[in-house]
Amino acid sequence: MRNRLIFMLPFLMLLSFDPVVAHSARGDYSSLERKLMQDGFSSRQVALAFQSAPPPMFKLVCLTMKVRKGEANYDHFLAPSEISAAHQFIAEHRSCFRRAHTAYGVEPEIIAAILLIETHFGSYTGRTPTLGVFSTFAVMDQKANRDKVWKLLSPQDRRKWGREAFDRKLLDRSDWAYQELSALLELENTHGIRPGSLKGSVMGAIGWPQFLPSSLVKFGADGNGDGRVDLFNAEDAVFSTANYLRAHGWCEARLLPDREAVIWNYNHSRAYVRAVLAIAQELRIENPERSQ
Ligand SMILES: [Ca+2]
Repeated sequence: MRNRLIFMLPFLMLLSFDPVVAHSARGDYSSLERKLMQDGFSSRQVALAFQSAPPPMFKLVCLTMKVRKGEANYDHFLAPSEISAAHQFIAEHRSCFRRAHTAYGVEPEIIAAILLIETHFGSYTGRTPTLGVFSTFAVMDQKANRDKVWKLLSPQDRRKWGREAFDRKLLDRSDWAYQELSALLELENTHGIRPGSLKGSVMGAIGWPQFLPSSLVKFGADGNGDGRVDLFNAEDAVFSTANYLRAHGWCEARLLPDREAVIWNYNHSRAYVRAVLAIAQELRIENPERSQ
């Protein structure tokens, strides 16, 4: 089958001068690819990116649309073994944390708390193709695609959503995903990161600090001085997180509600915000150098 496709390729190319139409025989993303080109990305870049894109992941969208009970719980990150892992991480990267503190004014404990909760210092950064995630959500602007997800939802979840709210949510996600997909292609141009090479969470978050591509564009920072930003590198992760927190007002936030507001930007969950601040406080208490 593979040989036959290779044999047929020159004929398909002769039939069309449009590289997008030529390679995207499935047509799953053809309207999305055209939109990206209309927004200024070159046909070559778009065609190359989508060559490696997996087909739309309808089951993944369905998974993210399941109605959850209750709020996420992060209390287990306050266990002594977790706090000890965070201490160890800070100790192992002491000079990096010092440099980050000097450059951004952000303390090690708050950065370590975020990196602990997000990925346990890079232990689990996710295996879902990032390009596939944003392409899939982006094509939810098409009713036929939303229909496929709707059919995959359990009857109970369908009842909880209602079709109208379900459509509205996926249309919002489509807009969001298109912006992130654009940022992903921008990263290729500015940072040399190939979109098809990234894997991350089911919602497209990347690396140790689980940044979305738009955050990586704005706040990605080179902590180890090798001239590139790699969120799978500990020092770059520390610097990028520090840069993000400073840009969202961490250094000016002295009172608890202000600090909560800064962390809220990172993840819109009250339980998450409480856990990050509690872990940072715990780390500070156990470090006499930093508790004053
Ligand atoms: Ca670097």
